[in-house]
This record gives sequence, structure tokens and C-alpha cells, in this order.
Amino acid sequence: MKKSILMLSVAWSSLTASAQQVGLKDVLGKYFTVGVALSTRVTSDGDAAADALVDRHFNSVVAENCFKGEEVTPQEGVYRFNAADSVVAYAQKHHLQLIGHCLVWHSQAPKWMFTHADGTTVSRDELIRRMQSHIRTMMGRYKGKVFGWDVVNEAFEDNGEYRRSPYYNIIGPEFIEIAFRTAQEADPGAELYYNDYSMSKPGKREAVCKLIRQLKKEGIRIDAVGMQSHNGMDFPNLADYEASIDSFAAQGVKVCFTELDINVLPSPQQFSGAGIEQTFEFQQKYNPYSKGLPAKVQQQVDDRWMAFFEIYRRHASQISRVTLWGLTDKDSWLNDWPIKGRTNYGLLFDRNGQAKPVINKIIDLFN
Ligand code: 9MR
Repeated sequence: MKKSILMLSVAWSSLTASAQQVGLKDVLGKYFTVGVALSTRVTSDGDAAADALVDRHFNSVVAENCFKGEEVTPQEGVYRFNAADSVVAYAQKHHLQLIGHCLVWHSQAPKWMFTHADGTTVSRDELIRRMQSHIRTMMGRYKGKVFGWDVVNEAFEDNGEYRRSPYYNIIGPEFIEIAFRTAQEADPGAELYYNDYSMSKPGKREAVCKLIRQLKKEGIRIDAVGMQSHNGMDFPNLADYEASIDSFAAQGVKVCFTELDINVLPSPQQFSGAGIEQTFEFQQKYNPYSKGLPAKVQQQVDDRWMAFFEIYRRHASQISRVTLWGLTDKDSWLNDWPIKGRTNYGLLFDRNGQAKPVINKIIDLFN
């Protein structure tokens, strides 16, 4: 009797051990690519524990910051590619599809992009020239190595109006078309994306659908729309979120979830989205879980993860990729935004790099 109990428990522990070996990519990967955003701490400095998680769970990667204009090109004509090159090498070493983020974005644009040395604003022609040159430089260098690019990021307000960014103000709305056309020529083999947050908002959804139709009408390729998905416990509205997936897919493009995380902390009223200009002062009441998440809250967060992955399961045929915006809670940007210095729990791996139990539920959902 004792012997059979022992054998049973050995069999059980090897079963759970092998269950733990299953990675997100092994199961969800049958439906779409599973990506992660990594910082240079992992891709340049090296972190063996992080590498092991990446190897097990992901088949796509994006640099959280080091492909951005501000990071690669401090002055016109001067490029610092070290960090970005390391991401390319990392992707190759770990057999990951590489996503380029991002080419044209008002935020974190190269500092010199919109002005001359004397501080005066550049002309329309000059900004077009600079924007195109940046696109060609980045896409030319990484041709054949980057699978797809976020060509234009965050060009619309939530109500669907064009964001009054320097690109819009100086060039006009055609900057988007010009950017996509230039990207298409620079690397005809790369996928091209429009990427934005709060994509569940009906106004933004309509504007993006219109943009896709317009690009297609002009013969310009757009392969997918990126719904960033910096989600919270009470936003987005799930019905609106699903409606956006259907609407984008109906325009003949794939949908990617490009920056998925869940902000679990209480926020000042009227708060949603991911605009980094939105910040609030630290108050203890907005940082209630600095010593850990109570079980009841953890359950609510797990339910929220499941709600999103149930949507991805239902819409799997419309989706080409789901990327998490970071690996562990320790490194997540959500600890410092929209309020600095908080303890947030927005990702699928905890501060010690342990997979959260909800991962197995997500895997079961797709099994
Ligand atoms: O996570 C990124 C954070 O580390 C940077 O400080 C910030 C500014 O560059 O950008 C964050 O990533 C943003 C992404 O590039 C675009 N969508 C919103 C993301 C969160 O702000």
C-alpha cells in the first residue's frame, strides 16, 4: 500500500513538473505568436533567469525602448546602434521573431527631428525628408531581421481626431501615408503596423478603420493594427474591445495585442489609456499592495487575465500576435506610471521571476 502511494506521488510530481515545462508559446502559439517586450537589462547586460523564461514561453520579442528614435539617434546623422544591435542578436540567439518599435511617434522622437540648430521649426519638406531618412536608416539596417514594424504609433486622440503632434502640425495628416509608403519601399518583406492605445474607444476605432481603408485605396500596405492593451481592472470595456477587434479585422488586416499588461492599482478618477504625459502625485492610497496582493485581489486580477485571454481565444483567427509589455512585475513600467514609485502587479511573472498560477489556466484555455 505504502509503495503504491509512493509511486503515485512520484508519478504525480513528474506530471506536475512536466506540466510546468509547458510554455505559453507551445500552446497559444498554435493560434498566434506570443511576444514579450524586453529592456536592455536583459538583451544587452544578460540575465540568465530571464533568458530561461523567454526561451520557455515566448517566440517573439520587441525592444521596450532601445529602438526608439530618441534612443538611437541623438543628433541628425548620428546613430548609436549598439543596444538595438544587441536586441537583434538576442532575437537570433533565442529564435524569436523580432518586432521593431517604433518608427514615427511624437513621443520619444529624436530630439532634433522638428527643429533646426537655431531652434526654429523645420519646414514641411524638411520634416518629410528627416522622417523618411529615419525610416530608411532603421529599416535598411535591419532588413530581413525585423519581422514587422510599428510604423506609426499613437497618431489619434481617443475621440478619433488627429493628435496635434509636430508630425501632424508640420506635415498634415498625410504624414501617416508618407511613412507607410516609405516603409513599404524600405523593406518590402517586413510587415507594417499602425499601433495605438485605448483602441476600444469608438472614436479611435473609427478613425483607425478609416485610415486602413484610405491606405489600401492608395495601394499602400498595412498588415495589422496593434491594440496596445495597457489594460486596467475596469478599462477597457470588454464589449468595446471585442467590437474593435471585429472592426479592424473587417478591414482586411490582422490584429495584434502589442503591449499587454494590467494595471491592478487604484487610480485617480477618469483615468485610462497609456499617454506618458499623464502623471499624478504619489499618495499612499494609490499604492495599497506594497507588501503583496491579498488573495481576494489576486483572484480578481486572475479573472481579468482570463477575460482578456478568453477574448483572444474566441477571436484567434483574427489575431496574429499577443505581446506582453515586459517579463516580470519588477521591471514593469507600471511601477512608475502614472504615479512614480508604486508596487504594481501587471504581468504574468512575479518579482522573483516565478510564473503566476494564472499562466496554467491560460494554457488550459487554449489546450
Ligand atoms: O515602457 C516604456 C517605458 O519604459 C518608457 O519610459 C516610455 C517612454 O519611452 O515608453 C514605454 O513604452 C510605451 C510604448 O513605447 C508605446 N506605448 C505606450 C508604452 C507605455 O508608455
